[in-house]
Amino acid sequence: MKKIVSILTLSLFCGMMFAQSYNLIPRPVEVTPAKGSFSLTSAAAIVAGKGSKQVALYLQQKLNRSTGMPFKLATTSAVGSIELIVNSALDIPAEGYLLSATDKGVKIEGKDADGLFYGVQTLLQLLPPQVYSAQLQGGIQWTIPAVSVKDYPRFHYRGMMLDVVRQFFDEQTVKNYIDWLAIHKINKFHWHLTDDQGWRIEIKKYPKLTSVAAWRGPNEAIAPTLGSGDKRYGGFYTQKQIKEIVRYAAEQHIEVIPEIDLPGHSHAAASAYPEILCPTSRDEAKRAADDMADAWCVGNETNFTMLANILKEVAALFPSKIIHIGGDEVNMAIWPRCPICSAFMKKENMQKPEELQNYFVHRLNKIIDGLGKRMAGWDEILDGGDLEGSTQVYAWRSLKRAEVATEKGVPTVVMVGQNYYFDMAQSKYERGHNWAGLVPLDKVYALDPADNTVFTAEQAKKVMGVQAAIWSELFNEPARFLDYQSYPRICAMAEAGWTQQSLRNWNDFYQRLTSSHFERMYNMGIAFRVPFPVVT
Ligand code: TNX
Repeated sequence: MKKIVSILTLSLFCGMMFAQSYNLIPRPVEVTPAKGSFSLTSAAAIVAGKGSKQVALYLQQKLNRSTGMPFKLATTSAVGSIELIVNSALDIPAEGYLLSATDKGVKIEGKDADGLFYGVQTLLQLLPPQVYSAQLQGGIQWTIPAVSVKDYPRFHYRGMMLDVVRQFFDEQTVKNYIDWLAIHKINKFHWHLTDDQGWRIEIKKYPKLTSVAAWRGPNEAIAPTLGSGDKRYGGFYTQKQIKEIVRYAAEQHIEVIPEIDLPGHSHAAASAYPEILCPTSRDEAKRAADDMADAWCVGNETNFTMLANILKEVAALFPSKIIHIGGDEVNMAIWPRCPICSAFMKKENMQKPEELQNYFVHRLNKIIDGLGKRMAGWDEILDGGDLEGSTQVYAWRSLKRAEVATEKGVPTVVMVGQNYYFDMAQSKYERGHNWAGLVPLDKVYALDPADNTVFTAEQAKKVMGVQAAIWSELFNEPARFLDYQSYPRICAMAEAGWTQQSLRNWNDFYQRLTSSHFERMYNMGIAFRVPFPVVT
């Protein structure tokens, strides 16, 4: 009998837990159900208070597409409306919001405009999943359960990185991708714009970076890789397109962080401007390779003039305070063989090429500081000595690298391959990289990015948040694969970034995902993967 009671209590408790969450992803801090519901009718207005006009327009447009109802914007509150307010006096952390839905209407108060936007995202998830469709949906009761929600994020950095080099994704695909991130309360889009296989950002001063280095394939300087077959392949974003994408992302409260990968991964740049390489490796640059062989000649002072010019144009295009300069997987062995680099090393009394890499990182840091921005890089930039205080590091090789970075007091984004590299295969039957092992959904979910058994309290303060990555070398069907590799893994990573650790639970997450969120993603048009149990 006792056993039955406890099972009943447990299932009641679980039932409440799931019911109370309304299948929201990421799970909010507090969700309190109330009696009744509110039905949207065409009489409903969106009341835009101070500082909330832009969010109101976003909501109006989103609701209008699927419901077909006009939802006029109003300035005074009335029964039956959706009221949006920015209220900096709210006693909740930055990016937080309070949402209350009753049978009389909905009110969302954001601590700031970001918080208000996240409150709107929660409101959309409280509506039937068809609200996410871009087409008019007939026969739906647009009802919101009466509820109050109090919510704010665990971390202020919640990002996604997309490699648009190995595969090029056009402007519209990038915009769709940004839409889907916003739904998950992700606020950073790290744009990997250059690599060995292509240069994808227009730089006016160096036109060959795009006329030559953006293309690969027969008769081009860069060898074809997977996905390009034996055809000419490539593409780039004009400065106008970049500004448009940045504007579009900002409307969805997403900051775009550009990455120009330096001094390695520069085969494409060198195909257009071989003079950036060490004289001893210029011949090698002609060979068909995408194997991380080429790095800028660091002993050559004119290279810094070119880099300063490039970074100046980059800085002007992106309002973000951060410029990511890569710094990963540099083939440093070429420097001691180069007469310019070895003479420079001798003059500076440098013993190891790592010191030259460190010198390069510091030079770039100065250039970027001078542009009024802060530098970020992959975790290799930790290896050469101390970094400038403002530098931010992306720990990708292992959680150990995040430990090392935070130990040094460096602000760190946890982006470890073993959990957050979505180019890794999701099961042994599927396509993908494997250097970091299989990365199935539950493994993404399992990581606590500031785990207190790994980080001390001091170190944990340096964990800025989380980010996952899509590297696209192995995408044989780019459009389908992008969705398939991203979702639902992004949902799990987004929850690690937003939800308080004490509220995170795999079974609960899985239940929310399969009960409603798949249907939301289906309506968004995402060709997501349905996870299946795997016998290993
Ligand atoms: C390592 S992550 C790389 C990328 C590859 C990726 C494949 C990083 C900074 N460098 O160039 O695409 O692995 O998983």
